[in-house]
Amino acid sequence: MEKVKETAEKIRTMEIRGAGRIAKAAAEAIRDYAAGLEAASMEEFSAGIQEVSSFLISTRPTAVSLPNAVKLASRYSSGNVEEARQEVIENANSFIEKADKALGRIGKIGSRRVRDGDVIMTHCNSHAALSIITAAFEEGKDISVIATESRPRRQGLLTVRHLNSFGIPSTLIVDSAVRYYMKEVDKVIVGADAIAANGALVNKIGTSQLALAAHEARKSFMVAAETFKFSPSTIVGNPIEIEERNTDEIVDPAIIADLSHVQVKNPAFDFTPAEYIDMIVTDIGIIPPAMAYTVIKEHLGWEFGEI
Ligand code: RI2
Repeated sequence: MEKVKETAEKIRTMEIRGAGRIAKAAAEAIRDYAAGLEAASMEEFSAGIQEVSSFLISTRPTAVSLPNAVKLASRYSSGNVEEARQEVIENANSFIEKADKALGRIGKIGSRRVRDGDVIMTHCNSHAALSIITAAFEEGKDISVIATESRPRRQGLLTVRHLNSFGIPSTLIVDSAVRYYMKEVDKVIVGADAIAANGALVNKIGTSQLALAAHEARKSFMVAAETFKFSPSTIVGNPIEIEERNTDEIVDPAIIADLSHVQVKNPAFDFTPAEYIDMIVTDIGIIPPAMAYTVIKEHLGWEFGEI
């Protein structure tokens, strides 16, 4: 359990971050926990897996990749402890392998939509979006990137560092400069923390204003998302919860300590309606947002009874 707690803390503090990485870390934690779980009976085994699953899921509420990964990794059907243990280990490993392959597939598929000479705007730090951008560059396309700073955690710095390591030219801008630079942009590519059954995107705060600016300027808005970022529970009406993070990420509490009429808010994500999204690049191909329901039902393999 100590190792699980360690992973959970790293996810909570964002030492491990990015919806895909969070999912893989959770699957690894469950696998290692299952491998070492001392259980005299199936009841004990089930209770242990259940406890660890709930604990991991509670670390960050918005990225649906987390509960999806936990659910896919912790599945077993056997009534025998040793067999169930093996099933969990295999399911977790298979999830991790598929997640890695998905990133490669998204890069390959999405890069076909990137043209030589494109200026791409991106937001925050998405491994899926970066997979498309780096794949296009490695195919020899002459591209450049405008990356938003992404306050308050400034993941834009991670993005420009990553791009720089490939030799891809990039420009770092503050979030409020998005509309100012939109005229220079050919397409916007962002990642996803979750996609609802109606095709709405949940991603880093500020994504929806990027989508609005792209829509106004008639620029293409692409989302890069593995199929495990689609939210099954939205089919049965559960809304996606937006994580509110500690306000000291925005301002030092001492600075506002005596400002009795001031409050600070720090939502980490926002919703972008399907109508502002031109395409979602997934590991099973490029889809319109209207196909989100089908992805959940047919490809994620979710049954209503499980939700
Ligand atoms: P990948 C991140 O959230 C960003 O919002 C990013 O767009 C999204 O996860 C998807 O990232 P955070 O963990 O899975 O920084 O594509 O809050 O890496």
